[in-house]
Amino acid sequence: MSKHTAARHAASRPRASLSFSARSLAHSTRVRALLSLGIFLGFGSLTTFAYFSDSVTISGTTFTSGTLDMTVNSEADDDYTWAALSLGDMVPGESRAASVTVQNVGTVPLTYTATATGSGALLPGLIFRIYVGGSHTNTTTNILKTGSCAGTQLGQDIVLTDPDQAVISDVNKQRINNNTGVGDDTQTLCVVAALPSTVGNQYQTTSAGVTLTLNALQLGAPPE
Ligand SMILES: [Ca+2]
Repeated sequence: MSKHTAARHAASRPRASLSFSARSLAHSTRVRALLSLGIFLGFGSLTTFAYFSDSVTISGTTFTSGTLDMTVNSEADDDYTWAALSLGDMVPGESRAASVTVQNVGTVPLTYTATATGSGALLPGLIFRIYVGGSHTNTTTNILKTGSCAGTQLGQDIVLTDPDQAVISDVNKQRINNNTGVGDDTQTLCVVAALPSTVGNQYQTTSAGVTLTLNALQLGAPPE
């Protein structure tokens, strides 16, 4: 049958032709579906593997920095006024003593040194002695005032001649631990200021002022 004849024959029976086409389409779809399934199963059987596995997450780690903080007599602003060491109308042979509590209120151990700066015409006549580990005593005998410290003297007797003069040098630096409950987070620092009996008349009616500075560093730090 020629194409021309077939086309005319199909045009005269349109419903049969449609029905055939539907069946053909359905068949074709099933074939494609089956072929597709076969292809899927074929690849799956070649590439799909499964193994049991597990993983563990390690978390909860945090870091915080320590606090290095020292106080004198619990003064929070690091500016303590030490009137207790003052003495008026000194005469040769008199002295005055006072002590403070140095405390490590931080969270890490520290060491501290100290410098002092003085001024005034009386300054060259004064001698200072610094002690740790003991408190002070002031007495008056025959009008003469005498101050003394218990504990251990650090270094030698001091005459202040230079600004920021080392009075607790690195050699004598003091360690104070942070509060771990064993009671070693405080230290008593005691100072004696004396006008020796050997000083001359040039120190009459003079005065001196002294500022003591404690310098704390973390344990093991090199000297500043
Ligand atoms: Ca402080």
